[in-house]
Amino acid sequence: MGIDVRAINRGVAPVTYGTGERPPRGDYAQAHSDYTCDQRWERYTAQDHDLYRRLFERQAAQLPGLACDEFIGAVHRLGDARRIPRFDALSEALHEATRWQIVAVPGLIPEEAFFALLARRKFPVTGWLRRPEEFDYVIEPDVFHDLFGHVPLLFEPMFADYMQAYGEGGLKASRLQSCEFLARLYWYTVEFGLIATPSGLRAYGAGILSSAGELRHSVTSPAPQRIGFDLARIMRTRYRIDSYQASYFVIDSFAQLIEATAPDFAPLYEEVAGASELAPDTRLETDRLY
Ligand code: HBI
Ligand code: FE
Repeated sequence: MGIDVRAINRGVAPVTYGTGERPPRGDYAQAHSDYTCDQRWERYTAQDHDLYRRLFERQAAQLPGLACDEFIGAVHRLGDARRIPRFDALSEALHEATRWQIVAVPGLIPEEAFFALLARRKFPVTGWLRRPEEFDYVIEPDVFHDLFGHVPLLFEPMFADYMQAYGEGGLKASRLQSCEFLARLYWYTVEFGLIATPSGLRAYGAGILSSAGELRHSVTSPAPQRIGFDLARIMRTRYRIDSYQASYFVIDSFAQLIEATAPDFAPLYEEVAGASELAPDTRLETDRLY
Protein backbone atom coordinates (compact mmCIF):
# COMPACT_ATOMS: atom_id res chain seq x y z
CA MET A 1 0.00 0.00 0.00
CA GLY A 2 2.74 2.53 -0.77
CA ILE A 3 2.30 5.91 -2.31
CA ASP A 4 3.07 5.74 -6.03
CA VAL A 5 5.06 8.79 -7.04
CA ARG A 6 5.34 9.12 -10.82
CA ALA A 7 8.16 11.36 -11.99
CA ILE A 8 7.23 14.20 -14.29
CA ASN A 9 9.70 16.61 -15.80
CA ARG A 10 8.64 19.79 -13.94
CA GLY A 11 7.13 20.95 -10.69
CA VAL A 12 6.69 18.04 -8.38
CA ALA A 13 5.59 14.51 -9.16
CA PRO A 14 1.87 13.82 -8.72
CA VAL A 15 1.05 11.20 -6.13
CA THR A 16 -1.72 8.61 -6.07
CA TYR A 17 -2.85 5.92 -3.64
CA GLY A 18 -1.56 2.40 -4.14
CA THR A 19 -0.38 1.18 -7.54
CA GLY A 20 -1.49 4.38 -9.22
CA GLU A 21 -4.21 3.04 -11.49
CA ARG A 22 -6.33 6.04 -10.47
CA PRO A 23 -5.29 9.36 -12.09
CA PRO A 24 -3.80 11.89 -9.65
CA ARG A 25 -6.21 14.52 -8.29
CA GLY A 26 -4.93 18.08 -8.04
CA ASP A 27 -2.54 20.40 -9.86
CA TYR A 28 0.98 19.37 -8.89
CA ALA A 29 2.68 21.62 -11.43
CA GLN A 30 2.08 24.63 -9.13
CA ALA A 31 3.62 23.06 -6.01
CA HIS A 32 6.95 24.00 -4.46
CA SER A 33 9.63 21.36 -3.90
CA ASP A 34 8.26 20.61 -0.41
CA TYR A 35 4.89 19.93 -2.09
CA THR A 36 3.23 22.98 -0.55
CA CYS A 37 1.32 25.33 -2.88
CA ASP A 38 -0.99 28.35 -2.71
CA GLN A 39 -4.63 27.77 -1.75
CA ARG A 40 -5.80 30.21 -4.43
CA TRP A 41 -9.02 30.82 -2.48
CA GLU A 42 -10.45 33.08 -5.18
CA ARG A 43 -10.74 30.15 -7.63
CA TYR A 44 -13.46 28.45 -5.54
CA THR A 45 -16.87 28.95 -7.17
CA ALA A 46 -20.18 29.69 -5.43
CA GLN A 47 -21.03 26.03 -6.17
CA ASP A 48 -17.85 24.90 -4.37
CA HIS A 49 -18.70 26.97 -1.30
CA ASP A 50 -22.28 25.67 -1.34
CA LEU A 51 -21.09 22.05 -1.63
CA TYR A 52 -18.69 22.63 1.29
CA ARG A 53 -21.58 24.15 3.31
CA ARG A 54 -23.83 21.16 2.65
CA LEU A 55 -21.06 18.70 3.55
CA PHE A 56 -20.34 20.63 6.74
CA GLU A 57 -23.98 20.91 7.82
CA ARG A 58 -24.66 17.22 7.21
CA GLN A 59 -21.66 16.10 9.25
CA ALA A 60 -22.12 18.64 12.06
CA ALA A 61 -25.73 17.47 12.53
CA GLN A 62 -24.67 13.90 13.26
CA LEU A 63 -21.77 14.54 15.62
CA PRO A 64 -23.60 14.30 18.98
CA GLY A 65 -23.32 10.79 20.41
CA LEU A 66 -20.89 9.69 17.69
CA ALA A 67 -17.90 12.10 17.70
CA CYS A 68 -15.63 12.51 20.72
CA ASP A 69 -16.20 15.55 22.94
CA GLU A 70 -12.81 17.06 22.06
CA PHE A 71 -13.81 17.13 18.38
CA ILE A 72 -17.29 18.51 19.04
CA GLY A 73 -15.74 21.17 21.28
CA ALA A 74 -13.32 22.29 18.56
CA VAL A 75 -15.23 22.01 15.28
CA HIS A 76 -16.51 25.60 15.60
CA ARG A 77 -12.88 26.74 15.25
CA LEU A 78 -13.24 26.10 11.50
CA GLY A 79 -15.29 29.31 11.40
CA ASP A 80 -18.08 30.18 8.99
CA ALA A 81 -19.46 26.88 7.65
CA ARG A 82 -20.98 28.56 4.62
CA ARG A 83 -17.70 28.92 2.74
CA ILE A 84 -14.40 27.10 2.38
CA PRO A 85 -12.11 28.78 4.94
CA ARG A 86 -9.09 30.80 3.93
CA PHE A 87 -6.17 28.66 5.12
CA ASP A 88 -4.05 31.64 6.21
CA ALA A 89 -6.75 32.98 8.57
CA LEU A 90 -7.48 29.53 9.98
CA SER A 91 -3.76 28.90 10.35
CA GLU A 92 -3.38 31.98 12.54
CA ALA A 93 -6.08 30.78 14.93
CA LEU A 94 -4.57 27.30 15.00
CA HIS A 95 -1.05 28.58 15.57
CA GLU A 96 -2.26 30.59 18.56
CA ALA A 97 -3.82 27.47 20.06
CA THR A 98 -1.19 24.77 19.53
CA ARG A 99 1.56 26.26 17.32
CA TRP A 100 0.34 24.21 14.34
CA GLN A 101 -0.08 25.79 10.93
CA ILE A 102 -2.06 24.79 7.85
CA VAL A 103 -0.31 24.59 4.49
CA ALA A 104 -2.01 23.99 1.14
CA VAL A 105 -0.95 20.99 -0.94
CA PRO A 106 -2.22 19.89 -4.38
CA GLY A 107 -3.40 16.51 -3.07
CA LEU A 108 -1.72 13.35 -1.77
CA ILE A 109 2.00 13.92 -1.23
CA PRO A 110 4.87 11.44 -0.79
CA GLU A 111 5.23 10.01 2.69
CA GLU A 112 8.61 11.65 3.30
CA ALA A 113 7.23 15.10 2.42
CA PHE A 114 4.16 14.40 4.55
CA PHE A 115 6.21 13.37 7.58
CA ALA A 116 8.53 16.36 7.17
CA LEU A 117 5.59 18.77 7.28
CA LEU A 118 4.00 17.12 10.33
CA ALA A 119 7.36 17.13 12.14
CA ARG A 120 7.37 20.94 11.69
CA ARG A 121 3.75 21.24 12.96
CA LYS A 122 2.51 22.06 9.47
CA PHE A 123 -0.62 20.17 8.46
CA PRO A 124 -1.03 19.65 4.69
CA VAL A 125 -4.55 20.52 3.53
CA THR A 126 -5.62 19.60 0.01
CA GLY A 127 -6.82 22.62 -1.98
CA TRP A 128 -9.41 20.98 -4.25
CA LEU A 129 -12.99 20.09 -3.29
CA ARG A 130 -14.75 16.93 -4.45
CA ARG A 131 -17.25 17.09 -7.34
CA PRO A 132 -21.00 17.25 -6.56
CA GLU A 133 -21.41 13.62 -7.68
CA GLU A 134 -18.84 12.67 -4.99
CA PHE A 135 -20.99 14.25 -2.26
CA ASP A 136 -21.32 10.98 -0.39
CA TYR A 137 -17.88 9.55 -1.02
CA VAL A 138 -14.49 10.48 -2.42
CA ILE A 139 -11.46 8.18 -2.14
CA GLU A 140 -8.68 10.79 -2.12
CA PRO A 141 -8.58 13.34 0.73
CA ASP A 142 -10.16 16.63 -0.44
CA VAL A 143 -10.35 20.00 1.34
CA PHE A 144 -13.47 18.97 3.25
CA HIS A 145 -11.87 15.77 4.57
CA ASP A 146 -8.69 17.55 5.60
CA LEU A 147 -10.34 20.60 7.16
CA PHE A 148 -13.40 19.07 8.79
CA GLY A 149 -11.79 15.70 9.56
CA HIS A 150 -8.31 16.66 10.70
CA VAL A 151 -8.07 20.33 11.74
CA PRO A 152 -10.41 20.51 14.78
CA LEU A 153 -8.35 17.99 16.79
CA LEU A 154 -5.17 19.92 15.99
CA PHE A 155 -6.62 22.47 18.41
CA GLU A 156 -6.45 19.73 21.11
CA PRO A 157 -2.95 20.02 22.68
CA MET A 158 -2.43 16.30 23.43
CA PHE A 159 -3.45 15.24 19.93
CA ALA A 160 -1.48 18.10 18.38
CA ASP A 161 1.66 16.78 20.09
CA TYR A 162 0.93 13.23 18.93
CA MET A 163 0.68 14.41 15.32
CA GLN A 164 4.10 16.08 15.51
CA ALA A 165 5.62 13.01 17.21
CA TYR A 166 4.11 10.90 14.43
CA GLY A 167 5.80 13.09 11.83
CA GLU A 168 9.17 12.83 13.59
CA GLY A 169 8.72 9.06 13.84
CA GLY A 170 7.91 8.96 10.16
CA LEU A 171 11.18 10.58 9.20
CA LYS A 172 12.99 7.84 11.18
CA ALA A 173 10.75 5.17 9.63
CA SER A 174 11.78 6.33 6.16
CA ARG A 175 15.37 5.55 7.04
CA LEU A 176 14.33 2.13 8.41
CA GLN A 177 12.08 1.40 5.39
CA SER A 178 9.18 0.99 7.79
CA CYS A 179 6.84 3.57 6.30
CA GLU A 180 4.17 0.94 5.66
CA PHE A 181 4.00 0.07 9.38
CA LEU A 182 3.72 3.74 10.24
CA ALA A 183 1.12 4.34 7.53
CA ARG A 184 -1.01 1.63 9.21
CA LEU A 185 -0.62 3.38 12.57
CA TYR A 186 -1.78 6.63 10.96
CA TRP A 187 -4.67 4.87 9.28
CA TYR A 188 -5.96 3.09 12.40
CA THR A 189 -5.58 6.13 14.70
CA VAL A 190 -5.54 9.53 12.98
CA GLU A 191 -7.85 8.43 10.15
CA PHE A 192 -10.08 5.69 11.59
CA GLY A 193 -9.53 5.70 15.36
CA LEU A 194 -12.19 5.23 18.03
CA ILE A 195 -11.86 6.31 21.66
CA ALA A 196 -13.57 4.73 24.69
CA THR A 197 -15.48 7.22 26.87
CA PRO A 198 -17.76 6.78 29.91
CA SER A 199 -20.72 7.25 27.54
CA GLY A 200 -19.45 4.61 25.09
CA LEU A 201 -17.23 4.52 22.00
CA ARG A 202 -16.74 7.72 20.06
CA ALA A 203 -14.92 8.57 16.79
CA TYR A 204 -11.79 10.72 16.69
CA GLY A 205 -10.41 9.55 13.30
CA ALA A 206 -10.69 12.10 10.48
CA GLY A 207 -11.69 9.54 7.86
CA ILE A 208 -14.67 8.60 10.03
CA LEU A 209 -15.58 12.13 11.16
CA SER A 210 -15.69 13.45 7.59
CA SER A 211 -17.67 10.49 6.21
CA ALA A 212 -21.46 10.66 5.79
CA GLY A 213 -22.01 6.98 6.43
CA GLU A 214 -18.98 5.69 8.27
CA LEU A 215 -19.38 7.94 11.33
CA ARG A 216 -22.52 6.12 12.48
CA HIS A 217 -21.34 2.77 11.09
CA SER A 218 -18.00 2.79 12.96
CA VAL A 219 -19.61 3.54 16.33
CA THR A 220 -22.87 1.59 16.14
CA SER A 221 -22.81 -1.13 13.45
CA PRO A 222 -22.46 -4.79 14.57
CA ALA A 223 -20.57 -5.56 11.32
CA PRO A 224 -17.00 -4.39 12.07
CA GLN A 225 -14.85 -5.57 14.95
CA ARG A 226 -13.49 -3.09 17.49
CA ILE A 227 -10.14 -4.02 18.99
CA GLY A 228 -8.29 -2.48 21.94
CA PHE A 229 -5.30 -0.38 20.81
CA ASP A 230 -2.18 -2.53 20.33
CA LEU A 231 0.72 -0.97 18.43
CA ALA A 232 2.27 -4.15 16.96
CA ARG A 233 -1.19 -5.52 16.07
CA ILE A 234 -2.01 -2.29 14.21
CA MET A 235 1.30 -2.26 12.37
CA ARG A 236 0.69 -5.82 11.13
CA THR A 237 -2.84 -5.09 9.91
CA ARG A 238 -3.49 -4.06 6.29
CA TYR A 239 -6.27 -1.56 5.60
CA ARG A 240 -8.72 -0.76 2.79
CA ILE A 241 -8.78 2.72 1.23
CA ASP A 242 -12.06 2.36 -0.66
CA SER A 243 -14.61 0.82 1.72
CA TYR A 244 -15.67 0.93 5.37
CA GLN A 245 -13.08 -0.59 7.71
CA ALA A 246 -13.51 -4.21 8.82
CA SER A 247 -11.69 -3.41 12.07
CA TYR A 248 -11.41 -0.29 14.20
CA PHE A 249 -8.90 0.14 17.00
CA VAL A 250 -9.95 1.75 20.27
CA ILE A 251 -7.79 3.95 22.51
CA ASP A 252 -8.62 4.81 26.13
CA SER A 253 -7.26 8.36 25.87
CA PHE A 254 -5.13 10.63 23.68
CA ALA A 255 -2.48 10.32 26.40
CA GLN A 256 -2.33 6.62 25.55
CA LEU A 257 -1.36 7.52 21.96
CA ILE A 258 1.46 9.73 23.21
CA GLU A 259 2.71 7.10 25.69
CA ALA A 260 2.54 4.27 23.16
CA THR A 261 4.51 6.18 20.54
CA ALA A 262 7.13 7.65 22.88
CA PRO A 263 9.65 4.77 22.77
CA ASP A 264 12.00 4.19 19.84
CA PHE A 265 10.15 2.14 17.21
CA ALA A 266 13.16 0.25 15.83
CA PRO A 267 12.68 -2.89 17.98
CA LEU A 268 8.95 -2.79 17.28
CA TYR A 269 9.55 -2.61 13.53
CA GLU A 270 11.80 -5.68 13.85
CA GLU A 271 9.05 -7.57 15.70
CA VAL A 272 6.41 -6.56 13.16
CA ALA A 273 8.63 -7.32 10.17
CA GLY A 274 9.16 -10.82 11.60
CA ALA A 275 5.44 -11.46 12.05
CA SER A 276 2.92 -12.23 9.32
CA GLU A 277 0.80 -9.44 7.84
CA LEU A 278 -2.86 -9.57 8.83
CA ALA A 279 -5.90 -9.03 6.62
CA PRO A 280 -8.14 -6.16 7.71
CA ASP A 281 -10.80 -8.54 9.07
CA THR A 282 -8.44 -10.91 10.92
CA ARG A 283 -9.42 -11.77 14.50
CA LEU A 284 -6.63 -12.89 16.87
CA GLU A 285 -7.11 -14.78 20.12
CA THR A 286 -5.14 -12.02 21.82
CA ASP A 287 -7.44 -9.24 20.58
CA ARG A 288 -9.19 -7.28 23.32
CA LEU A 289 -12.63 -6.87 21.70
CA TYR A 290 -15.20 -4.18 22.47
N1 HBI B 1 -0.70 13.24 1.64
N2 HBI B 1 -1.87 15.21 1.31
C1 HBI B 1 -1.71 14.06 1.99
N3 HBI B 1 -2.54 13.75 2.98
C2 HBI B 1 -2.41 12.59 3.69
O1 HBI B 1 -3.18 12.31 4.62
C3 HBI B 1 -1.36 11.71 3.36
C4 HBI B 1 -0.51 12.08 2.31
N4 HBI B 1 0.51 11.25 1.98
C5 HBI B 1 0.80 10.02 2.67
C6 HBI B 1 -0.19 9.72 3.73
N5 HBI B 1 -1.18 10.55 4.05
C7 HBI B 1 -0.15 8.43 4.50
O2 HBI B 1 0.48 7.42 3.75
C8 HBI B 1 0.57 8.60 5.82
O3 HBI B 1 0.41 7.46 6.61
C9 HBI B 1 2.01 8.81 5.61
FE1 FE C 1 -6.78 12.25 6.18
